Amino acid sequence: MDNPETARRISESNLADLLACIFRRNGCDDRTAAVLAANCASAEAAGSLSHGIFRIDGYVSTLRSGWVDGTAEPQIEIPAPGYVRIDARNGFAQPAFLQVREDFVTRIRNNGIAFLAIRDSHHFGALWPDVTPFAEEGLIAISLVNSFACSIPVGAEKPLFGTNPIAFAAPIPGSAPLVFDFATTSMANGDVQIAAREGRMLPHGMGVDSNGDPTCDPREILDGGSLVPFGGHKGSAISMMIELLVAGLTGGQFSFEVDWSAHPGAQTPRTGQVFIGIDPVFSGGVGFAGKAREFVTRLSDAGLTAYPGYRRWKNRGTQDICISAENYRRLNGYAQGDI
Ligand code: NDP
Ligand code: PYC
Repeated sequence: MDNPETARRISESNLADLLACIFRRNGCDDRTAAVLAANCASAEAAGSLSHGIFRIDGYVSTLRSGWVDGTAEPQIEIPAPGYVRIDARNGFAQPAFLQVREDFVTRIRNNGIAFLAIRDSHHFGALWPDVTPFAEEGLIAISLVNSFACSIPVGAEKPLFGTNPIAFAAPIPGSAPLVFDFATTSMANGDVQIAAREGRMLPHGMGVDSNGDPTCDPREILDGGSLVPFGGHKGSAISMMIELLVAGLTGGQFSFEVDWSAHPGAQTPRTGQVFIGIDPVFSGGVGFAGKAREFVTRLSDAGLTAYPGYRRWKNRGTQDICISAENYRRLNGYAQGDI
């Protein structure tokens, strides 16, 4: 049992309510506060600590620095039936996305496929909360985000790519959606920060120091060093694709263009996000639903006990979240305006 002096148990929805207070108190409108709080609480609940409550200090210092607009009104354009463009006007990506989500789903169903390009937006959270609802509605979705230059392309000498996550969600009839979501670097920058804070060394191969020499010290990676793409040239090419699609197709910024130097405390990258949505009812042959079902059966026959997304789906809404007394005090301090 947890020591009541050192830990608190809280439901995901109560945590989301507490976090929403923090976002509102720091300049976000209700819609923005609610979606950022839900994202952060769901990451904490899923054990994805790099994008859970650990991020609240960064959100708050960014909002207070004036680098991001927590009340931005996105501008929506529809240049073609299957193509939606949003200028998030220096706001967060998630509330901008929610403004067009319903219309975007209609376009996916009408056209079989649709593309959504968001520019001038900030994404500081996990991506799976953005894509999973598509799969729950029977659609396939891919989402990509770039961030800030902290990863050296394979063969290059200085950081150019962000940690550039990719998320994918597909419906599996009768079972959990298949959802994966991860950074295309050796590890997420948030996990490097957590390791530095806890004084832990990293495994070999995660990054380099300011001289470009391999290091396992997270502080050296953060202090002038860099992460590297996962999987050598393969991950590097995927990260490269993400930069090109997210900055190129949205008209937004590459990770290497992010310059927050005039806003001390800013941490949320001002970049972009894209979504590709596909309606599998248009698939040919015997149809996607049967093929997807057969696929997960074969994965299970091969010994896989849980495909990506399954664990989170099975545990959804069932577990309280354990928060240290210190974190609980800090969150309440932010929510009440004491810090
Ligand atoms: P991880 O390396 O933790 O990988 C997470 C993904 O891999 C999940 O889909 C998870 O599925 C799956 N997975 C993990 N372990 C296994 C396993 N043993 N077998 C099968 N599947 C497994 O992710 P990262 O640390 O790279 O990223 C964490 C989060 O950080 C992501 O949500 C990402 O979006 C976010 N991020 C956001 C950025 C941004 O700019 N906004 C930048 C970088 C990262 P399951 O959930 O089912 O366990
Ligand atoms: O953890 O790499 C990361 C990250 C970058 C931006 C938001 N999260």
